[in-house]
Amino acid sequence: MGDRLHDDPPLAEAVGDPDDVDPGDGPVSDQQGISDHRGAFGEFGGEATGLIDRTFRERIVLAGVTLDRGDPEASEASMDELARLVDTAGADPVARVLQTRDAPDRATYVGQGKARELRAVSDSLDADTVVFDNELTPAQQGNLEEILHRTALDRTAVILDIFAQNASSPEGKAQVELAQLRYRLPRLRRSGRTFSQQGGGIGTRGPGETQLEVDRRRLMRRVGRLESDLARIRKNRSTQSKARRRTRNRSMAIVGYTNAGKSTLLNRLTDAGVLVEDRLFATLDATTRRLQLPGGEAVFVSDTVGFVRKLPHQLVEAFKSTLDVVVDADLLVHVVDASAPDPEGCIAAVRSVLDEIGADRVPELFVFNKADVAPDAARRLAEREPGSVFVSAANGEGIDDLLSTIGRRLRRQTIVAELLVPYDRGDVLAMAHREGEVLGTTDDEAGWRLVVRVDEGSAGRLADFRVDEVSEGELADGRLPE
Ligand SMILES: Nc1nc2c(ncn2[C@@H]2O[C@H](COP(=O)(O)OP(=O)(O)OP(=O)(O)O)[C@@H](O)[C@H]2O)c(=O)[nH]1
Ligand SMILES: [Mg+2]
Repeated sequence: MGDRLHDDPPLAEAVGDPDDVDPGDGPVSDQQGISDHRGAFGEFGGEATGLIDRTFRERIVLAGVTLDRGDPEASEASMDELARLVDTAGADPVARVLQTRDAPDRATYVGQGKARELRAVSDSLDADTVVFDNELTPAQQGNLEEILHRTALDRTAVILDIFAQNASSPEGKAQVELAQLRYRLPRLRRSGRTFSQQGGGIGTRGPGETQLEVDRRRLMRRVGRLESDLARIRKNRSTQSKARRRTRNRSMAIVGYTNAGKSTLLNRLTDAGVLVEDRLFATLDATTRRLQLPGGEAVFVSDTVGFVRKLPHQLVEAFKSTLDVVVDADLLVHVVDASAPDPEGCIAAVRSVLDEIGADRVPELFVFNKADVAPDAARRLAEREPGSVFVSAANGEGIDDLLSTIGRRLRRQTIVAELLVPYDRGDVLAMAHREGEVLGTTDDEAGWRLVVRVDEGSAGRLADFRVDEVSEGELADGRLPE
């Protein structure tokens, strides 16, 4: 995000830390080794260029740090996932190196000794790149490249790379490019090769401006352009969703960890025909379809981009417009892969993104998926989470139960209220018409008597005028309110 542009110490300052001096490793300014490899971010030309070279399968060394009080098992699981991400991005993980530390090293994240070990491992395996599981600051990245003599990337870069590969709609592409630019901007270097091929054009550089400043200005302009494009798309979308709300159909969003089976579920519920693949972040665009519930009511269902542990902020920020369908939903269908090694960890990761986008207050229905391959885990998870269901989106098991649960949950959120509105409160009458569905009106001595169908929020706002107690959902369920 924007503020990342400033929070990083300049390269020279970080390298200058007294404990960074390493006489045994040769001069840190030696650029020779780096130029053998494809180099760091500063060397890239095009805005949408991937960070991992896909003209061949790069060989990648994975590096991770378990911080003090961290859980080594969680670090291993996170490294497994990083290996999967690297593979999805089109490269081969060839080794992994884990380290335990009290705190990250300010200049190089891993310790200096570890960094040298990583170089030795990479040399012996002829690795092209080292990928760190933790987020590196631009300075750390630069310093590591000097020690490693090869490209240093972090998990964020790999995820951005996969997103860039998978984006297909113009909006998705713009969102990914924006995230990549926000990631690259603070990493622009004063490298001789930076954009040099395209330099020299008339009018590209103002008097006294360095190439770096020209590059930065150009990228900033592009960022501004993308931001305004996306804002326009967002505005259009919100007009559409308002129109949709006027039709009084409810909406729900399918959310969940990447590869949990969200798209498979949407396809199972509707005939959406959304791309399903056994790869991470297969679908980035929100696809919305209309679903007829068994009770006859219709609901709009949207498939959404998958989440992952340590999802880059730049991406969350850039995908805000796509994620509006989540924030605006009446119900989140949170799909969890019951066959995953750590479903609870996946749930926590999804929740933290939901918090970040402001969707933490939308009602959530857990769906434990892949019950065909992990029946015991699915059942156990569902038992622990009251009100949840387990299904197999692949073979249809449990889908009827899911549909009736969705219907019940949505009805419970819809309240049929009886109001008595004094004749001098035309504003309240207007509000009832605007926010709800007026099922009947009679004129009474004291005012208008209305029966309206409203959601919980509106019911709260109209509470002063309510003359009834019981909601339709409660009646339909035959149960008392919880
Ligand atoms: N065995 C089994 N596999 C499933 C089930 N549901 C989905 N899958 C498989 O899981 C993989 C991921 O499914 P998707 O529907 O693409 O998952 P997604 O959550 O949309 O993933 P992304 O879009 O990549 O975030 C595919 O290989 C599916 O065939 C299920 O119920 N059982
Ligand atoms: Mg999908």
